[in-house]
Amino acid sequence: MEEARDRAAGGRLSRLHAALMTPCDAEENISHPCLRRLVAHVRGLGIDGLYVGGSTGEGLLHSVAERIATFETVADAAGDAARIGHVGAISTRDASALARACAALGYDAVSAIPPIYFPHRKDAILGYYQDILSAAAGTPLIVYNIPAMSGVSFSLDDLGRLLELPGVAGIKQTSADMYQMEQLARAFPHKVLLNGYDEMLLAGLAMGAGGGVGSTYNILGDAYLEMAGMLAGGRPDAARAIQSRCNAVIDELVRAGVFPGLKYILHRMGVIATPVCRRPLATLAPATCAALDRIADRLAAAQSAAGDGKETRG
Ligand code: MN9
Repeated sequence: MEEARDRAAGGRLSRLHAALMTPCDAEENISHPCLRRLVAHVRGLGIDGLYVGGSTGEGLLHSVAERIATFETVADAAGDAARIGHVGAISTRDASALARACAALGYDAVSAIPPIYFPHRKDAILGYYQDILSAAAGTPLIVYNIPAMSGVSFSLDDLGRLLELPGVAGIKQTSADMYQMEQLARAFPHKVLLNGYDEMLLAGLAMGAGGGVGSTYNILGDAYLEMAGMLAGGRPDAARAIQSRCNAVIDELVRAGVFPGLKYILHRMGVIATPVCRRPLATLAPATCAALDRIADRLAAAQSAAGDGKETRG
């Protein structure tokens, strides 16, 4: 029965989800009008999955009330896109409150990093996920495995124990360990396996991920969709050419700082009103990075040409 439930959840969750940014105004308050515009932009790229309030969404820098308000706006703006709400927090109480909010809003799934800062024993971490599951009241959970940022590294056995908890639908695997990706795909074929590093999406899909969650899908979602289509259609070389084009953009983002860089590009493209990130994340002042300006201008031109094409054809 659990397996049938996994399969049903997998249908909507095994896809490419944008790790949605959370736009701010000049005072670092969340801008809900810009958030709506960003959702429309990402949907316009063809992306039909949204991962809300994760690392990219700066969720851990927001209060619980702000995180719930963000879930509400996205629930309202997302149309028929699949929605995953990131509820991970340093305290189980906050994570549970966020999970209850997502469940009440009809999110397709909740997702959570392990509890950070305090070095917990593995059974305490398991307990944290169990508590989130009870708060989520039937909404499936995607474990967010991101050892480089959480400081928690899970062995294959640890991940297996988490995947066996009733209600855990899968894993967002943000790790360069492609061996572990394949091991997970092989041991848990009915679970949702989402690739976390965009620069390795092609490798992740080739090693068994059924989809991905990515920050750079906010600007390159159409390219990643095309890439996944090429791989599925038996054209790995064409897929790799697209991954390489995306990685040239990611190289510049990494140089500038990925989240500030993405907001900078979206601001220059006219999608969001400011490039502001919540401190201590950095903000890049407009027109201070020639490489990102060129990327933004190229994307804006290509996407407006694609939009015009659609209008002419439609
Ligand atoms: O959610 C993102 N993970 C982190 C996924 O930011 C930690 C990725 O999309 C990366 O931002 C991206 C660039 O390294 O792969």
